[in-house]
Formats: sequence, C-alpha cells, structure tokens
Amino acid sequence: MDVQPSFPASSPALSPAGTEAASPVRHVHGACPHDCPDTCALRVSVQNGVALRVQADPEHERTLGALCTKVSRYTERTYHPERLLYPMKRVGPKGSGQFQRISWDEALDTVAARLKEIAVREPQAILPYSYAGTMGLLQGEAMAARVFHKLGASLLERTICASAGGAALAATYGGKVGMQVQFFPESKLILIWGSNPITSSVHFWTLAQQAKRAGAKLWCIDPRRTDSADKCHRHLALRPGTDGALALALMGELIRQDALDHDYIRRHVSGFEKIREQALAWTPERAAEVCGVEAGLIRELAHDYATVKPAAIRLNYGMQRVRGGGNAVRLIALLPCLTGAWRHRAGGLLLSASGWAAQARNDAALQRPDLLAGRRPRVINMSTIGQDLLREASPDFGPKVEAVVVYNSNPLAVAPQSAQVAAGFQREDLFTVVLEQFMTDTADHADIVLPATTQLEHLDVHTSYGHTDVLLNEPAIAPLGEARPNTEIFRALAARLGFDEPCFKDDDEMLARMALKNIDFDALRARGWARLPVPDAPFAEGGFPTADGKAVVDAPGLGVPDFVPNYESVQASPELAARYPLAMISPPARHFLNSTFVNVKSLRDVEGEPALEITPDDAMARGVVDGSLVRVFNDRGEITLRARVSTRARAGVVVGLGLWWRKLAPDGRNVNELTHQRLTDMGNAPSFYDCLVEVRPA
Ligand SMILES: Nc1nc2c(c(=O)[nH]1)N[C@H]1C(S)=C(S)[C@@H](COP(=O)(O)OP(=O)(O)OC[C@H]3O[C@@H](n4cnc5c(=O)[nH]c(N)nc54)[C@H](O)[C@@H]3O)O[C@H]1N2
Ligand SMILES: Nc1nc2c(c(=O)[nH]1)N[C@H]1C(S)=C(S)[C@@H](COP(=O)(O)OP(=O)(O)OC[C@H]3O[C@@H](n4cnc5c(=O)[nH]c(N)nc54)[C@H](O)[C@@H]3O)O[C@H]1N2
Ligand code: SF4
Ligand SMILES: [Mo]
Repeated sequence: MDVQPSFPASSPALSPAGTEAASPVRHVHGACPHDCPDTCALRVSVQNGVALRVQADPEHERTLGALCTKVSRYTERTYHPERLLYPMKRVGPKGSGQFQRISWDEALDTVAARLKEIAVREPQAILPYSYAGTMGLLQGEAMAARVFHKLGASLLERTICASAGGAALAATYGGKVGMQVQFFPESKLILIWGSNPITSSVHFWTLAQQAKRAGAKLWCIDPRRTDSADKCHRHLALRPGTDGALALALMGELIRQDALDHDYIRRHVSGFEKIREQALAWTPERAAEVCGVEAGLIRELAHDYATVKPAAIRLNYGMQRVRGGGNAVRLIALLPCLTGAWRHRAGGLLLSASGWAAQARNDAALQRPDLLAGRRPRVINMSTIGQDLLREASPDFGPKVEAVVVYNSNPLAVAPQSAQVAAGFQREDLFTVVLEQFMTDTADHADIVLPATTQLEHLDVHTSYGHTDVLLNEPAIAPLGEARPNTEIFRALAARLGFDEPCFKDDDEMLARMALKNIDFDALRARGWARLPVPDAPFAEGGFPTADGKAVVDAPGLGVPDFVPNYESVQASPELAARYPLAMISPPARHFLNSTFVNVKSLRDVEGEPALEITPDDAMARGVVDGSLVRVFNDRGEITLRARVSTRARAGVVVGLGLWWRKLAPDGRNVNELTHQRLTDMGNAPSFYDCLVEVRPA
C-alpha cells in the first residue's frame, strides 16, 4: 500500500476560517527556522486555530519588513496535503515508499525495543543523523542530544555545510566572528565573495543595494554569473576552488603598493612576516593563470581594495566547499587585517556571526553531554555517511552501524556521493527511524516514520549566523494530525527507554527558558526578539578572541595558509581532468532551501526541472543544444539534466543547481550522484564543488 497521508475531512484546522462566528485575528511571534543567515522574525496571523498568513514582523529591524518568497508561502508547507500526520511502519522494500499507519504506542515501542536491544550490546552501533532542517535550539539538539548521550550512541560530526570556513575563522580570528551586517550600507566597497545573496541571503542583498545607491562599488567573486553578479559593478568569474590564489595575489599587490596599515599589523596581527614572501610570489599574472581570469581584473580589484574605504567582504560558504576551502578562508580573512579595514564598523569581513551567539547559548544545559558519564563514543562524520553505513566492524572504525535515527535532515538528497548513501540506507539489516514533516527520499528508506510538527506548531528559540539578534518562536496553531515536536518525540522515547533522570521530563517551556544565558526570557517572549551586546566595530582596536588578541597568520598545527588546488583539477589530478574536463558546481536554487520546499509545487514550478548550465562553447564542442537532455557523468555515476546553454556558466564550468528530491527528478537522482566524500583541508567538510564531470547529449 502506498500511503499518501491526507487530512481528515473533518479537521477543523483545514476548513477555511470564517464560516462560523469568526474569532478576531491574533498575531503570534515567530522565527524563520531555516538554514539561512537572515533569521527573519515572523508575524503569524491566526484565526479560529488556523494560520492565515506568515509575514515579516514589522518591528524586527533585521527582517527589513519582508520575507523571501519561500517562507512567505510557509502556510503552504504547513497545510501541504502530503504532510506526514501519523506514525507509519514500512511494509514494502526499503526505498519503495510503501508504509502503513500505526499508533504512536506501536511506533515508540518498536523504536525503543530495537534501540534497547542494540544498546545493551553496543550503544555505538546507534547513530543520530541530523542537521539544520530547523535551526531551533529546542527542535534541534536538545532533548535529542540528551537521549543519544544517555544511550552512549556514536557522536555525529556536523560538517555538511560550514565547518571548513568555521575552522578557518577560528584559526585566524579565534572564533566565528565578524562584522555586523547592519553596517554594510555604510561601506564604500563590498566584495561579495562565494555568495549569491539574491538567492541565499536576500536581506543582506537589500543592505548591499543601499550601499550601492550611496555610491559603493560592488564586486562579485563567483564562477557563475549569478543574478547577484549581474547587479554588481564587477564580476570576477574565477575557476572553482582558486580563491586562495586570488587572495594571495591581492595580498601581494597590497604589499607591493604598500597599502598596508603598518600600525594595525604591528599591534593586532601575529606572524605577518611569515606570509610576506609567499604573497609576493603571487603576481596578478600568476593568479590569473590559475583562476582563469584577466590579470587586469585582479589588478583593478587589488587597487580598489587598497584605496576605497571602508571596505567590507561578505564571504559566504559557497567558496569553501572545495579541498582548499579552509586555507582560502584563512587567506581572505587576513586581508582586512592587513589594510586595517576593521578600524571602521563598515569595514572588515563577515562569513559567520554565530560566534557572537555562541557566547549567549547554553548548549550544555540543553544537550547535557554530562549524560555520557565519562564514556567517549566514536565520532562519525555526517559527510561520509555513504561510506560509513557500508563499513563492517573494524578496530579503527568500531562497530558496524546498526541503527540510524534521522531528524532535521535529508541525507539521501544532501549528502555527497548519493549512490553510496542510498546503498547504505537500503541495507536490510539497518534499522532506520526518520522524524519528518514529509515523505522525503530519506523517509522512504525508514523502518519507522515519525511525523514532526512544523515551525507554526511548536515552541523554539533561535540564534542567527548572519546577525546578532536572538528570536523566539511561539506555537501559532495546534499540531496537525498526530504530528509532534521533535522534543516531545524524544521525551516519549526516553520514557520508554526507562531513562528516569529528571531532565528527560523537561517540557519545551523549561527548555526554552534555559536555552540562552543572560537574556530576560519574558522580555524576549513579549517582543519576539532581543539584541545581543556586540560592539559596532568589534576589532577596531584588535581584541580578536585568540590567545593574545591578535589575528593569526601562522596557526599552531596548521602553519601559514597557502593555495591548495582542488582534488579534481588539472594541477592535482591531470589524468582525471583529461577524462572529465568540466568542473561542476551545485549551488542552491533560489526557490528551494537545500532540499526543503522541493515538494511545494508552486516553488518547484518556478524552478522548472533539474538543469545544467553550460557555456555556448562547451556545449557546441559536445554537440549539446539548449533545452536538450544531457548525460552528466564521472566515475561515481551519471545523471540526466536539461541543458541550459548560457553565459551564466563560465568556460570549463557547468552548474547543476541543487538540491532536487531524487524521486521528484525525472531520472530519480540529483547532483550528489556525482559528488565525492573526500574532505576539505580543515573542518572535515565535504567538497561538493570540487567535482569533475563530462557532458554528452542524452
Ligand atoms: N534560497 C536559498 N537560500 C539559501 C539556501 C538555499 O538552498 N536556497 N541555502 C542556505 C544555506 S544551507 C547556506 S549554507 C547559505 C549559504 O549559501 P552559499 O553556500 O554561500 O550559497 P550561495 O549564496 O548560493 O553562494 C554560493 C555561490 O558560490 C559560488 N561558488 C561555487 N564555487 C565557488 C568557488 O570555488 N569560489 C567562489 N568564489 N564561489 C564559488 C556559486 O556559484 C554560488 O553562486 O545559504 C542559505 N540560503
Ligand atoms: N551538491 C550539494 N550538496 C549540498 C549542498 C550544495 O550546495 N550542493 N549544500 C549543503 C549544505 S550548505 C547544507 S546546509 C546541507 C543541508 O542539508 P539538510 O540540513 O539535510 O537540509 P534539508 O535538505 O533542508 O533537509 C532538512 C529536512 O529537515 C526536515 N525538517 C525541517 N524541520 C523539521 C523539524 O522540526 N523536525 C523534523 N523532524 N524535521 C524537520 C525538512 O522537512 C527537511 O526534509 O546540504 C548540503 N548538500
Ligand atoms: S529563509 Fe531566510 S530570507 Fe527567507 S524568511 Fe527565512 S530567514 Fe528570512
Ligand atoms: Mo548550509
């Protein structure tokens, strides 16, 4: 039986409001739960128990009065006819999507019995798998972490997005800290580097436009001619993974032109002399050769960066999804230290602001690592889930994985090298539990599916990695069907596992009150958001959160940063590059959020179908015509995409916009069929954009 859960016809939450005596419309404070730096404050309008609209909270400055298209349609997600509303058990082969409704009691008893049976023998054979389906501190790692800590399950290293850049910032600045986003409108030069903010951070884009109108010059550094690149004054379309070479050439030019702030360097940078010679060895011509751009463009960028002040860099994670991503971020992060750009609040660099919020978060109280009671479980990297699910027990790996509990993530679609991920999740001897709002590719592989609430149905507390406010999300409506918040599911599981520590009884209100330190929770609740105390120009006088307060060039154990070529590149693997001469990048599509929203039809219709951008020259050389189907392949696999012959791509680079659900793509696959599981130089992150392919007409 192929169960398409549907709403009970009588459900009051589904009948249009207002047929009977309408109660007044209430407005509820919400927070956008998605993995997006903008972390908008929501105003949810509710009447007769039905959420009518989700809009921007007009009082919250950082939300700038508007939400993105995706989240403006959040009620379509919550009231989607395919919402999972009941627990289900699998009744067909793994991946076939055949499920049968069961009761919560049966579901929880089944899960608890299986986990208990494994835990008495080998708790590390149990693996939690989660990421940022919601960024909420409660529905993320709170009650869930407590349960896995108490079990002694394997720990998950959550690397799939930001850990190369994060580790690089920590090595350079001592933490994930940077400029405050609200000061970008005062900048006179903005480098948008490895980011397509019109897609992925539209509120930052609004601020950059304000700067532009006030006379700022905007540069975009991106292999793809994105919508954002189109609207910048200059676009430097470098080859993927060559940002480190570009940064070294910029540094070399700053030194040659003596555009350095010697006083700032002397007082607030340690080890500058160690990178001087190396930077001088990078002329614009040398970098131009590696990056595949005109040397004149690099010279112009260096000249702008040396002379226009205040100069700000909006770095984003797009540029660190390659082998040398960590080194590249370290090199770029040094640029504002050499020019003293940090002296001004509209100068410096922003990759992530999450380090500011980390100081306010009380993760230990929520997640209770003390429940490990001295045990030190092995760590599994979420980015190598494909190979790790297929590994047998061994001394260096530890026990074979016997059970996976997935929540807030869709690894079948988002993890690299999908064929292995799918093979892992298809293992008949693997017990898989998936907490989900929808029947994703991953849920199709579950033994037990547990229905989770959406953001309108649960309480949560949010911090941001793009600004420095914290937000509260109040439940606006009752859970639909039998859906439950993640917290409640893990609480119920803890009870069945016989965990009797009082912390397993903490309700969501108690968790919310302990989530943040030094924040007046009732004031947060009254307003919906609160501002963290962060100085306007945090490093104007140095004071980086490093051991000596200085920015670091020569990091302990890492040395001086350098350009590291892609795994899959002419420099590092010429034989491979001869067979697969095109570099494929797979950045986000505007109307999806990772693999979220792919099942919202109105948004999917805008994206059309899975496509590959290829330049006219690269297409012609292969006999590929616009609008035709093409095979995109390498040694790891093959996918079929619709060719879009376009100058959005650059020579030698093809773009497969992410991240389609496999089952909603005509060939049942997505771009991650082609990506690999080799990790970045720092932070053990995946190198999604370090991927060579070849293209042929289908
Ligand atoms: N609409 C929408 N918004 C999103 C997301 C989404 O899926 N959809 N995802 C969210 C998430 S999880 C994240 S992590 C954030 C951050 O999002 P990012 O990962 O920063 O994604 P983008 O802003 O699209 O920027 C990526 C850009 O980097 C470019 N790029 C690829 N390789 C390289 C390279 O080697 N060098 C340089 N310089 N550029 C390169 C791509 O062409 C692309 O335009 O966005 C969030 N916002
Ligand atoms: N090729 C390629 N691969 C990529 C990327 C890329 O650019 N290219 N980007 C990478 C990046 S930056 C990231 S961050 C990862 C993202 O990877 P994931 O964090 O796995 O992101 P999503 O695909 O959005 O999947 C989140 C899932 O969580 C579910 N969910 C949301 N809220 C809740 C909740 O409250 N409870 C429960 N139980 N479930 C919930 C959603 O329905 C959704 O299916 O993907 C990475 N993969
Ligand atoms: S996805 Fe980003 S831009 Fe859209 S509402 Fe959420 S935080 Fe705002
Ligand atoms: Mo991400």
